[in-house]
Amino acid sequence: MASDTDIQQLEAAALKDLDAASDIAALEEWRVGYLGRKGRLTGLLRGLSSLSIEERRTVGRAANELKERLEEAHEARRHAVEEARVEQVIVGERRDVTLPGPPLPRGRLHPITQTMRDIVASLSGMGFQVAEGPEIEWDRYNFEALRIPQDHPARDMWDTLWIDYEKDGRRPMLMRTHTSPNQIRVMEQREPPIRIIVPGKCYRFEATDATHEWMLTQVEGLAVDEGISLADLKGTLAEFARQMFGRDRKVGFRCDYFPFVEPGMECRIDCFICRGDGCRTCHHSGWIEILGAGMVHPEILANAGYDPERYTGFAFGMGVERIAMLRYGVDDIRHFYSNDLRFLRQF
Ligand code: 2U9
Repeated sequence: MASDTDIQQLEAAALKDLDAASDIAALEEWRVGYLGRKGRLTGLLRGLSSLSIEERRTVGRAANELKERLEEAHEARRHAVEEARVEQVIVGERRDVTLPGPPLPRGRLHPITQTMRDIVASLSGMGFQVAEGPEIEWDRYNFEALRIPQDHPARDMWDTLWIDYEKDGRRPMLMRTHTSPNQIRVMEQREPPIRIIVPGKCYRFEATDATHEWMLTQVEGLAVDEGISLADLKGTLAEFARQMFGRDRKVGFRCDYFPFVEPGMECRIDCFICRGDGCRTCHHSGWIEILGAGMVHPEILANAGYDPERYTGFAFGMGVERIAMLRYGVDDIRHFYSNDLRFLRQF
């Protein structure tokens, strides 16, 4: 049976709960719980039917007045909660637009690209032009024109990835094993003087280990003109070695064999790690080989249509991975192409 006391108790409970409702969802829950069709105040009004007419009037009026007060209180509380939310957004979520933005991750050049650029910058500074060519080649350009005929033992120096192309009786094709075929292409197209460098990827049918990869990057060079001598080769390569490895490098040359040059040689620098005392990098010799070179074989000049009595030339070739390993102290060539960001981020 509803009474004045019931109304007072209900009001006290409602206002206490209203105070505790701190967001819009809680306020709505409160409204349904007290003022909704099945709410506690409605329930109380329903209980009036069991009262006398006199009591019904007084308690009914009191209940209706309570309903109005609760509605007002709800409205006021809702207003306050919304204000607080707006305040929170304005103050709490304020952005300081003068702060620097979050750092953007920055990419970098692959160490082989960086080394390649340094090599090209050094040699183009000495007058060499860059000439690029195809990575898929004819046997004729990759071997025959360079004095490496079929069944010649020198072919064993280049384990080759052949392209399965011979079945239809056409000329054998391969993945170039060095960039030299492109020097032949240039000689076919131009007359001396020639000063070119040929950068690019080469491929070898080879098991990989710490110093060998089936793909390698080369830079080869060729200079052909009247009066070019071994002194030009030595001067050019000594300057190159010092630009790449330090001005105070000692540079030396030693005989080596390549079918396309005569004489052939290797170019070496004094070991910049142990300064000659002997270490792992220089195999305790005090010297580090950085590239191969030689005077272009006269037969190659003649095959290209140049008169070998009039023209001479020098050529050289280097592995960019080897140069990068020496400069950065990398002990395994496979790091370059394993896509491990912990390695690549160091450069
Ligand atoms: C023509 C005439 C001569 C290019 C040369 C080398 C010596 C040499 C190797 C170094 C390490 C290749 O990357 S490597 O495996 N190269 O030692 N290359 S002379 O001689 C030429 C090229 C083209 C027409």
